[in-house]
Amino acid sequence: MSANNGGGYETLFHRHPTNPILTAADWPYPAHTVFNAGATRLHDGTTLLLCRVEDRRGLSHLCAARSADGVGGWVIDREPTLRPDPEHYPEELWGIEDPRITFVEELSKYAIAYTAFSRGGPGVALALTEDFRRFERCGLIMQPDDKDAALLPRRIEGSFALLHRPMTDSGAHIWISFSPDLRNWGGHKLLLQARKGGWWDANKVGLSPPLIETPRGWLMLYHGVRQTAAGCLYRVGVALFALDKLDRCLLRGDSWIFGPEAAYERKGDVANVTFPCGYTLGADGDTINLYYGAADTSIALASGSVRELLRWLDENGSA
Ligand code: BMA
Repeated sequence: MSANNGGGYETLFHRHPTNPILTAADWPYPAHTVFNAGATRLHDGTTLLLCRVEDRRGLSHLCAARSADGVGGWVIDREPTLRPDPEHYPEELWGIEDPRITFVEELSKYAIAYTAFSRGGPGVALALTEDFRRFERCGLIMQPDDKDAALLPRRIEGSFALLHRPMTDSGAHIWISFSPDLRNWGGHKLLLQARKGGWWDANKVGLSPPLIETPRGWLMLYHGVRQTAAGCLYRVGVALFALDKLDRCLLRGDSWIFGPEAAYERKGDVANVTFPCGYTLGADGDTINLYYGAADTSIALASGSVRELLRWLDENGSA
């Protein structure tokens, strides 16, 4: 353990004053909760959030919301944008959840990795789209129990690469797998392990939004789950991986950098949850607009800086 007890209790992410920026009350059709949204900036500069919407059956689908400034004036699809399709994809029987969006230059398409939930448990499914109106499903690419997945924006040593979080007897850790065609996956490697014991990220970690590419490496925001007598606490930590060798962790922070504090994060369907699934980068190439689910009930926004996260890791992280 580092001498400074994890040190650096700085505010690295700043909550937007109008949080939560989207709730079920904004929805054009009946919705129970909206949370855990994937995010991307479209070519015309519009911010698109692909929101997880839960209905009163308890089942989730995905719905797109578009905004010119990524904060307000959201134009929400009048109907679900991507519904579960259990007739053709039985793995979606109990809904589709927690999308992560990556623009894949080579395909000129957005890849959406999401959780498909059914009798076998939660697994990872992949769909491609050019416009968030028509979708091409690749089906289930990682069998249950597995979730928290995102594709990398380009091939690594000739292969597509997917981060995901299989559940194992030894805990829930983040893995990377490779594919020549987005359908067949292998070359699995362990990337980031949940710690043991009393740590905030003991036993269970998972990727938060897709990786952020920086000149110094791939920056990973991940969630750690702390089990307590009153339920789980979902907080966010940060780590850095080598650009050319993704399974080499360069730095990992000891303390979490973002967690439930505001009332809308503390209270809701699932209390004490901050769960980011997407980010966009500002025009300066440095500002991270982080979109996160708050208490499995609403969508909130916090902004940070790539440079600041790297500096904080230099001061507080270890290999
Ligand atoms: C995780 C996921 C998320 C959810 C979180 C807190 O396991 O299922 O969708 O936000 O739990 O309930």
